[in-house]
Amino acid sequence: MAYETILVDIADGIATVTLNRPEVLNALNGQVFNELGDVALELGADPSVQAVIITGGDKVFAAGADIKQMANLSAVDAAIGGRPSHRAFSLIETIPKPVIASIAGFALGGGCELTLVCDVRIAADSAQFGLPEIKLGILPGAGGTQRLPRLIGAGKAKELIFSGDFINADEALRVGLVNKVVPADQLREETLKMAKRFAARGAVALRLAKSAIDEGLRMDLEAGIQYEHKCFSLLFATVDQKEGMRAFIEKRPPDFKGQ
Ligand code: CO8
Repeated sequence: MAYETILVDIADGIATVTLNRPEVLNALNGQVFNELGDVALELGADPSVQAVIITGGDKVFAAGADIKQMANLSAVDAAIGGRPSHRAFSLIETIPKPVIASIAGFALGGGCELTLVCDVRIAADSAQFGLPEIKLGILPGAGGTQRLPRLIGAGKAKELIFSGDFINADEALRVGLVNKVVPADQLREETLKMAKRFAARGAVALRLAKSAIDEGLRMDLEAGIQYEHKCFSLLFATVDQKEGMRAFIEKRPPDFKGQ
């Protein structure tokens, strides 16, 4: 599929989606959300893709939803206009493969919320995170009030959302917003390294592990444990489970087939 606001590159089983509206600091407008949703569907269904990286530019990941596009919306427009962002974020979150956000520079508002629908976040030491919507008279409306507290706890999330203040990469690491901070010039390499480490695992086990975690978080503990058990048991029907355990016993690396 041809895209205008994002670049898509697939190499060695790793797909990299790069936000590409540098003139407005990668502000996310309706077209970006539509294209992100479409690419999520495409990459999720592409058997050659084993892991996905979502990234931006060297100085800005994304400065949030497009304020110029939102400024004169009516409440009805906002309700209807919000659908592409919800569609995109829900489709990214449910890509049945590991999705890594690779962040340099600003990840603000909807840009920060985009990182929250990824499985793992790696930040360059130049990264800055914030949900400044409150300074615009609105609130984070692309999942930020829901996903951020689930990730870092309600207290810290409220501080960030109520103040609109930015935090740097080290603080983001300290509060658990990102998994790892690396020097800016090593961001691409470190992200690829992590993507390849994930991609080397069995695709069905990865898919069900992601599902068990994400679906389980929506359930009470007992229901989650039962769901985990179904996923776990199902994996004993796969070629990869036989291969993984045989390889361990034979003291060799496994050769997973994704089946
Ligand atoms: N939307 C539109 N244009 C933007 C945005 C944005 N979010 N951010 C920057 N730009 C534009 C600027 O207007 C400017 O354009 P121009 O050259 O035509 O004046 C250009 O990008 C460069 O920006 P700056 O001159 O401001 O660059 P600085 O380096 O001085 O500052 C900042 C960088 C700090 C990132 C600053 O641009 C900034 O604060 N941007 C806005 C950040 C923000 O408030 N983000 C939250 C937006 S609201 C949101 O994300 C809601 C999500 C929920 C959506 C739900 C679906 C509808």
